[in-house]
Amino acid sequence: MVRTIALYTAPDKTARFAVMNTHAKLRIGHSACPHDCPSTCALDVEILDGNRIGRVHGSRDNSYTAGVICAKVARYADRIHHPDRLLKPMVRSGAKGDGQWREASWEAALDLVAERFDRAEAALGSETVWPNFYAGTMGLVQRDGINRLRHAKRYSNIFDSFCTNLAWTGFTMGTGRLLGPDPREMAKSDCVVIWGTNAVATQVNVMTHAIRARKERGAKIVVVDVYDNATMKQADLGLILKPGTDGALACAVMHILFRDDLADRDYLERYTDDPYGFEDHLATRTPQWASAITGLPVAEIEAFARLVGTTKKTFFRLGYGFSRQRNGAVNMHAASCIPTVTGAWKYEGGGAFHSNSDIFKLDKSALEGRRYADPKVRWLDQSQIGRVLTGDAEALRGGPPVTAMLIQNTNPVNVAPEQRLVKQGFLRDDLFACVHEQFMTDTAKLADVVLPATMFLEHDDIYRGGGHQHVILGPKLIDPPEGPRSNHFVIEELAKRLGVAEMRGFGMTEREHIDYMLEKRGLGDFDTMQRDRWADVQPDFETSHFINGFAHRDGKFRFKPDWTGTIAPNRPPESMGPQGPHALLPLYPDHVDLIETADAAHPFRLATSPARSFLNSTFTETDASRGREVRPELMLHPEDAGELGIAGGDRVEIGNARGEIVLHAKLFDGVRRGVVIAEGLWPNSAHERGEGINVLTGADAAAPYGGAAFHDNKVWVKAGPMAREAAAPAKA
Ligand SMILES: Nc1nc2c(c(=O)[nH]1)N[C@H]1C(S)=C(S)[C@@H](COP(=O)(O)OP(=O)(O)OC[C@H]3O[C@@H](n4cnc5c(=O)[nH]c(N)nc54)[C@H](O)[C@@H]3O)O[C@H]1N2
Ligand SMILES: Nc1nc2c(c(=O)[nH]1)N[C@H]1C(S)=C(S)[C@@H](COP(=O)(O)OP(=O)(O)OC[C@H]3O[C@@H](n4cnc5c(=O)[nH]c(N)nc54)[C@H](O)[C@@H]3O)O[C@H]1N2
Ligand code: SF4
Ligand SMILES: [Mo]
Repeated sequence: MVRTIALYTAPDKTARFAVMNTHAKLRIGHSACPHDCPSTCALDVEILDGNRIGRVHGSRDNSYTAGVICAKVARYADRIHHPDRLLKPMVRSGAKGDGQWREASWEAALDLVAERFDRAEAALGSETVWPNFYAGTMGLVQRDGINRLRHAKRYSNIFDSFCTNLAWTGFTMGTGRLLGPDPREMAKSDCVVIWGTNAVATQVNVMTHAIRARKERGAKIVVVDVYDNATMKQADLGLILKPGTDGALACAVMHILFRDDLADRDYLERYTDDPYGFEDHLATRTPQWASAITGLPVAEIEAFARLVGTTKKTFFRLGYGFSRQRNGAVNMHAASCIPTVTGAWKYEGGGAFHSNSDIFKLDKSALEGRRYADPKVRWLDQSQIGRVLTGDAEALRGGPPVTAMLIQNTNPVNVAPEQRLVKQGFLRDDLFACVHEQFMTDTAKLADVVLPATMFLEHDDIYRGGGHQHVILGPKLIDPPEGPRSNHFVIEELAKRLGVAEMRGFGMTEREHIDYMLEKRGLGDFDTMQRDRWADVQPDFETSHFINGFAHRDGKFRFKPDWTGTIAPNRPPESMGPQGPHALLPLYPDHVDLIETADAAHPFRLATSPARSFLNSTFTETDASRGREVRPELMLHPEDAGELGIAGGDRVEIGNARGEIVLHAKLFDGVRRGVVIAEGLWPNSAHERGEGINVLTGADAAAPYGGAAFHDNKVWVKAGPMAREAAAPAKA
């Protein structure tokens, strides 16, 4: 059989296709990328035999993936067949973290975990056990099944504040729902504004559709970011502002739109809560005012406003990055107000899109054992894991210390803020931690028991694409090596040992869970999905563009959000109380000074933006990704470096009240003076002293509903000790 398949996909360019002679042995299996990326690509995987894969390709038949995937997943064979994969359950045999292990059978390891959980519960009550998970896999069954065990056992809850909270809250405040124009419509836009997302690196398919608009319609691409990243290099207009100042930019743009009669007054009258009050409010938010806050020249603000004001079909693709600031929810809401002022929502190819998370509606109640969820059980904030594990009474919400954990799909010792506290917590002798992992991560290294996990091609699961509209099946395509077991297996086996396996929701296979969710949603079942590969659940034009009104009771878009309202999609439960400084949130979009403003002792602002070849802490184990990223670096403006006596390649020390770490300087003029960027996440062990970038980030809950402000840090920078003796990074 001869077929054309995408051979290699250059993330920012088009896929290169080749005619491949697929001889009898090369089978193509269909799957979905499981990683925590809004693109959730539909994949065509070369299956070499029962347990080996070749190249991974983006599906050309999927209208969002459109044949393009990132380079790191294209070479997934490097990860799944990696010699360092965990293959055996292991029990700690030395002191915590000193790397001494003995192998154990699955039976013995699971017995030990169950026994320690029961012992902890007997001593301090069920809430002393904290099952901890996040989005290492986005498969619903393997990711969320841990909640079934949690609820059945009344173990402590986890409030997932790492990533989406600030962004989702900010977006939903205006529209009332977390959905938006079909992201494929970007290809039909006359202007695509890529705001606070480094899409070339973090969700490459945004570029596919944006670049199609440019090629086919001459559309302009605008990028708003804090540095001249890979995405900005593709832009017609790049706006480099200071971190945490997007609210000021958005307000000045809207000031100009009203000033120059580029606002759609009919639309405002019909669709918004308070157009006159808002216009009055904006009167003082001039481009000059915003220029002083953002660092952007007035002319650039004017040019941007004119472009979006005169281009009705402008698509605002709002990312997560700019919401990772202590005023991030306000800034997200402010940006989403711009297409409301221009009326762009009305047009195909116009409006604002952040996430489609509200459209999928797959019923996870059985999977997660929600019927057992006891509202009296406490919630612990994922971002505050350092405080939780070091006994901070407020973080523990008045409950017992955490003395037992099961960790799946997350690497908090590397990814969580306040890393020094996190490490200190994991080193506690009275904490029992079981980490279920694919590799010996920074977190696994500090565990008492490490269990080896399967990878996505080795188990069944189902995925939803937050950045698009497909539900995609990821069936088991190959056998795992001897040893690793799925998350589902571990949860079911622990349930048996902990006496809850008879409760409803347990005892089902992965397929049965998938069947149940699909059938309830009217999307067929596992078998039909295997045939069709995915389902497109994009709502119709009227719904996606809020043509019949926004999703608030009065149908109006809110310029005046109710920051204490109940509509936030990821709002923490009442029992957690208020999160962050509510009272400081403004009535209308504005610049709010909630951020860590630079001061004399901390003259720089640090953003910890994602690296292109890593995905959070994942892919740091593959040589190709590590080779591309080279070493942990600090990008700083040459003039700032000059003043500090730092040359390119020098070791620099960077710190704040939370700690200090060493990086290597990379001089870079695509950033405002006083702003520094550290792309990551590198494993802690790749840094000198074994301390990673999250030593510098804070875990204070950002307003209004919590969330970690990973890109909002005030820091000092100085030439490192022995600056020119460039020491090699420690081996992983
Ligand atoms: N290669 C790669 N891909 C990834 C990830 C990764 O680590 N690496 N992570 C995955 C995950 S979990 C997620 S949630 C998504 C996130 O993907 P994105 O939505 O792209 O969000 P971030 O990656 O946090 O940041 C995006 C950009 O925001 C910029 N930024 C920081 N502060 C500000 C600000 O105040 N204003 C503005 N305008 N820009 C700012 C950063 O410099 C960065 O370039 O990506 C996913 N995809
Ligand atoms: N400084 C800084 N810190 C950040 C960020 C930042 O931009 N800057 N980004 C933040 C964001 S947006 C996020 S979402 C978090 C992400 O934080 P995490 O969710 O912790 O990060 P990942 O690296 O995506 O996944 C963690 C682990 O899941 C494992 N895993 C994958 N699949 C499976 C599976 O099927 N079973 C099991 N048992 N394990 C599996 C992987 O091997 C990996 O080690 O990090 C946050 N931390
Ligand atoms: S990491 Fe993102 S861009 Fe890469 S294959 Fe997965 S979903 Fe697609
Ligand atoms: Mo994330």
